[in-house]
Amino acid sequence: MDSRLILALDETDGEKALKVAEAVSGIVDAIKINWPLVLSEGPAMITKLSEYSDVICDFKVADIPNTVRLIVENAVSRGASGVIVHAFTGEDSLREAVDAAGDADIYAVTEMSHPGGRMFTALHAEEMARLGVECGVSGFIAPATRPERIAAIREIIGDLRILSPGVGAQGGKASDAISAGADYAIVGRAIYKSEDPRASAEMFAADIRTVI
Ligand code: OMP
Repeated sequence: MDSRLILALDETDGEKALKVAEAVSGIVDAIKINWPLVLSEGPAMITKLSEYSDVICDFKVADIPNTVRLIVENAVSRGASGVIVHAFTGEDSLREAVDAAGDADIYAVTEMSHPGGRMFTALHAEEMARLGVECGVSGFIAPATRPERIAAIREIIGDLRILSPGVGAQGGKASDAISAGADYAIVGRAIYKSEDPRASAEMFAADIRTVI
């Protein structure tokens, strides 16, 4: 499967979350989970969801190297195929994340997709992308709300992956993000909150297909 679509499953009701995961399996390439679902349903959700799909743990880890290692190892041991970390913590923390992940992927956040992302992250996005390349991350998070920024990150990182959130509820368009250089569009509310999550996921996958 290669829809280049990732579901951000921030649904906090575990039963509903599993229903959505089942509904979109075969359409999305991975499911990304964040604190809302893990805090309400527990980390066993990582393992449960990994039966449907690759699971990326979006814990936006931002800590000292030792704590980063403990979090990344725990997520990977539960079945995560990737973990999202912040890059602003610096070289030592980022290297520790990559090392702790083993064969799993580390994705570093560059510029965040919401308006506040312009305040601090945007000013250092290119630097963080360069650092991520040096530290051996698998890829980066870059904003679908500002496709030109995806293109700027792509210039720096070569063939490494870009995962792009901000599609749908935040106003970005999946095909614009992919055209700008993203490998995957991340979509949350516009899929899991819709009446028919499968149909919505199919719609985003179709939009992506128009540009690949
Ligand atoms: P929706 O806005 O509902 O599509 O969800 C977007 C998902 O991507 C959420 O899980 C956010 O936490 C996440 N996200 C962003 O929206 N912006 C970012 O800059 C980074 C992330 C992320 O790391 O995934």
